[in-house]
Amino acid sequence: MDQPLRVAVTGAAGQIGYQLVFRIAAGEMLGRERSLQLNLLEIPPAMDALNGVVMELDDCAFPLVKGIVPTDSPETAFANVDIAILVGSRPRSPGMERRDLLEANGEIFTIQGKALNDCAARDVKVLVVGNPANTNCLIALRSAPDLSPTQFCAMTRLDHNRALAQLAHKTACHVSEIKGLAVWGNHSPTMFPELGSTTVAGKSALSLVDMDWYGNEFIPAVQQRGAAILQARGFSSAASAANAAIEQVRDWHLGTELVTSMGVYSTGNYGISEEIVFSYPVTCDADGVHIVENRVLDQFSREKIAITEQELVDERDAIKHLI
Ligand code: NAX
Repeated sequence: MDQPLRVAVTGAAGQIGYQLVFRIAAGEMLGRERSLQLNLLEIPPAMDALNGVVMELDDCAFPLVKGIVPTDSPETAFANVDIAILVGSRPRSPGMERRDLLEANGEIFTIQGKALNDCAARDVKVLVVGNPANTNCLIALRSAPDLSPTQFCAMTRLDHNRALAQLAHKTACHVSEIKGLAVWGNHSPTMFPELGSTTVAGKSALSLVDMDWYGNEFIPAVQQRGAAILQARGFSSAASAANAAIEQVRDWHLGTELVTSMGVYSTGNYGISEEIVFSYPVTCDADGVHIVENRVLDQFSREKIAITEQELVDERDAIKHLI
């Protein structure tokens, strides 16, 4: 068997962490042949809860798991890791402005970016899930100057999957028949799930739905899906978020067959501002993540993309002192 891959998960005792680590340990992310070591990071007040998670992992006796390291030290958690999934972050508390949230999380992702820079494997892949995910990802990658920005991405796979499901319901098709769908921009209510290049069972998606549904139902439903789940369940999305993290890392690590969506460091593709983490249509292979080029974007799409781009530029400006 190969050397175990080292996988770090932060916020491992949280809601998403609890849905994530058992599936990783079972081989659903890296394959059922790949042994792994799990490094689990939490903050000191959550270490008891994390130890409970470790006890349950032990009790699963997963054949692929060669070691588990629970810790509250980022340097220990990220030592030689091949993959880091950064879930842990500060939630918005009552009265907290978005700017305060950016600031509080900025500190966390600065520290973790530095620790990754100093301790992780030189080809580490880092997925940022904790919100505001795109800007946290920007802070982390800027705090890791010895790593390439291409080694970092923000999670927009949940938004992508939500869009697939909405479109499949509307067109009475199966999600597996949908190709080319992409989510652009920020993981926030400004994100733009775009159907211009999407096909459903080989037919143009926009020939199967009307613009009223697209603009006034589909896009808001995807943008507000997190809030709808919070309202229905009383808790934010956790199992679907963990599933999306597993799929995004699996595609990045093993390669994609279809176009998917990932928040990546912008170097200006499609005229988007540079130096923000922006969700694009992408494919992945052994050489990394590739932004799909030459998509035709109509006026409607360009306007939607400009809104979410501006939000990311504003977020970047709010944390400029950290990057
Ligand atoms: P929870 O509050 O249940 O868990 C977060 C965990 O992170 C807690 O156990 C906490 O102790 C830990 N933590 C806090 N600061 C830490 C630090 N500095 N180092 C290590 N651990 C730390 O939140 P959960 O529901 O699991 O959500 C986690 C994050 O994912 C939130 O920021 C949430 O907004 C974000 N989400 C992102 C999504 C995306 O698509 N990108 C979707 C789902 C989710 O909303």
